[in-house]
Amino acid sequence: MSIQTLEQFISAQQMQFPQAKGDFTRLLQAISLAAKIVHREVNKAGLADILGKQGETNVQGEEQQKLDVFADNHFMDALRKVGECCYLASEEHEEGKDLTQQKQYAVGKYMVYFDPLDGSSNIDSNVSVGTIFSIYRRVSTADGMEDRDFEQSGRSQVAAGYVIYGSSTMLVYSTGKGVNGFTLDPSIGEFCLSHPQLQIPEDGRTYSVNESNYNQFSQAIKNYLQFCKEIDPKTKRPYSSRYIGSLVADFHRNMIQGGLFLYPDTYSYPNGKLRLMYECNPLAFIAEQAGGRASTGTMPILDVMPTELHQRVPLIIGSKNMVELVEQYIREF
Ligand code: AHM
Ligand code: MG
Repeated sequence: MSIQTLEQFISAQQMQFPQAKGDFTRLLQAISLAAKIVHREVNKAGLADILGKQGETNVQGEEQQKLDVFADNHFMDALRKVGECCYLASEEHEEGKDLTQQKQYAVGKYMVYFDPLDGSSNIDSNVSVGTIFSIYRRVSTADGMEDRDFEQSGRSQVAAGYVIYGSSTMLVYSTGKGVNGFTLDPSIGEFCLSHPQLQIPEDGRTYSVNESNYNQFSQAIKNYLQFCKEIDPKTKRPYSSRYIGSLVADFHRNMIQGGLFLYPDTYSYPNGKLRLMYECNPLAFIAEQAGGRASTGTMPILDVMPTELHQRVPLIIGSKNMVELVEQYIREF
C-alpha cells in the first residue's frame, strides 16, 4: 500500500502555491520534529526517571510535571531554531517570547501559541496527553511586535492543530482547507496520512463534562445535562458520558465518533477553565474546519477578542447539532 508522509503531503500542498517560499512548510516540520521527540519520551515515561512532579508551579499555580517541562523545552527550541517565528507563547510561561530581536537564529513572520503537554496530570496513570498549537501571521512590520499583532481573534489563525500521544501518536492539523490526520509509524519515524479530510459527525451520542462541577453549572447547562440523561429511544437517549480529563483525548474521540465536550463556567472558574489562545482557539479552528462547532455558549470561540495571553473562556465544542442545542438551551433559559 502506498503511504504519504506528512512531509510529502506538505510538499504536495505547497506545489499548489508556486509563490510560497516554504517557510510555513519548515514551521510544520519543526512542530513535527518536536512532536516525535515528545512521543519518544512519553512512550518510555514509565521506564525513565521522568515521571512525577518537577517541584515547581507554573503561572496557573499548577504543579509542573517533568514531562511538561521536557515538552515545553523541545517545542520552544524547535520553533526558535527553525527561524520562521517572531513570537512564541506557551502555557508554561507567564509571558510570551518576542523573538524579533534574536540574533542567533533568523526571525520569521509566524506567531505560535501552544500548550506543550495538555492533560499532564494524567501522565502518571498512563492516560493519553496532547500538544495543542495555534499559528498566526504577524500583522505589523516594524522592528518589534505591536499590540495589533496580539489583537487577532481565532478567525485569523493561519493554521492550528494538535498531537495526541495515545494508543498511537497522531498529528491532526488544518491550514483552513479541511483537516487532515497523520499517524506516527514509529518504525520509520514518520507521520503518515491516515485520516484525510476528517469530518466530525453532525450528531453524536456522547457528552464529555466534569460532572463533579454539576452544582456549579448554570441552570441552562444543568437542563441540557438532564436532557442527555433522559430515556428516549427515538433520539437514542440517554447519551453516553465519557470524560477522560485530557482535552485532546476527549476532543479527538468526539472528532472521530461524534460528541460534545463542555467546560462551562463554574464558581471556581468563572470564565471556564480552558485557555483561549492555546486550547480553545486551535481546537475551535479544527472543529469548524471539520464541520463541527465551537462556542462559549453565547458566541463562536473564534470571534472572541483576546485580551490577555492566559485568558480563559467557557468551551462547548464538537458535533454541530449538539453544540447548537446547548446554545439554544442557554438562549432560552
Ligand atoms: P492542563 O492544561 O493544566 O493540563 O489543564 C487542562 C485540562 C484539560 O486537558 C482537561 O480537559 C481539563 O483540564 C480537565 O479539567 P478538570 O480536571 O477540572 O475536569
Ligand atoms: Mg492545557
